[in-house]
Amino acid sequence: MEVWFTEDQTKNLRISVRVKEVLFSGESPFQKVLVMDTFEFGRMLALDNIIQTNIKDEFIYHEMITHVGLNTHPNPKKVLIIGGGDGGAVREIVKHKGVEKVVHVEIDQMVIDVAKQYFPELSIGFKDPRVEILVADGIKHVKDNKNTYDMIIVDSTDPIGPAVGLFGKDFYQDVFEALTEDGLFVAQTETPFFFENVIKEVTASVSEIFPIMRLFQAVVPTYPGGYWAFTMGSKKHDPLAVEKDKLPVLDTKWYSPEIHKSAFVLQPFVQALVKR
Ligand code: AG3
Repeated sequence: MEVWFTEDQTKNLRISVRVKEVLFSGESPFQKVLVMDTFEFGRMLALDNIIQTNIKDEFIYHEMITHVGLNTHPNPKKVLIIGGGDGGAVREIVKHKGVEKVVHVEIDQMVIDVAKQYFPELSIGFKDPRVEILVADGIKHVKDNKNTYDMIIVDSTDPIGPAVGLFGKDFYQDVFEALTEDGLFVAQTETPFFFENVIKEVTASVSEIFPIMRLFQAVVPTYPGGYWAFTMGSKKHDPLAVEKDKLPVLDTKWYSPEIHKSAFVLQPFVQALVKR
């Protein structure tokens, strides 16, 4: 018998993956946590039936949510990551030798536990001595820590349920205040193809608060539309101004100095959503 997992990507569109084996299924105080081995993507994590990551395409999202920002800042020492309990982003951050401290704030202990057990290739970064894991509310953490971080990464779920607050203007204001004087942040901000309003609202809020706002994109086969947008808000450093020949050579499979530049080239329909 064939077993399939289906995510409702929009009200009228679904994606299905054929499942080899369900490895874990649990209910945390925040969400339903499901780990399965799939034929096409290998081990996959879904939260409330929404695909978060899998071992086949995870590198694209995790490299893009981290290196674009870290390479825009000339000297990021203290980095905060909110969400991303699977550890994929932390693994990428610790590739930067100059980073002295990574504070990882994840609200759901169960996500961290399943990452350690079922996704060792993502959670490997948790072992780095520079990483401190806090099981806590990221919104409260940014409010309580002013002028602290050189970079903040928001690796949230979709703007439904526990993550709604991570897409609001008040949150971006708190992020601004939690950053040092030349700090910057990057957040995952859905796909322009289906969630135009998210892109419009987020880019409008971020441009009201930060002097520099930029949207960049990457292909993510398992996410709605097959491609994804990230929003950067920066106090001083412009990601378009980096000199690509000066970027450090990192061990990456998607990100490169050329991709750093090209990811900011927006299609006219996306440009039309982005307020500047
Ligand atoms: N963060 C969630 C991306 C949103 C995916 N949305 C969807 N499939 N509808 C990914 C966490 C990876 N660290």
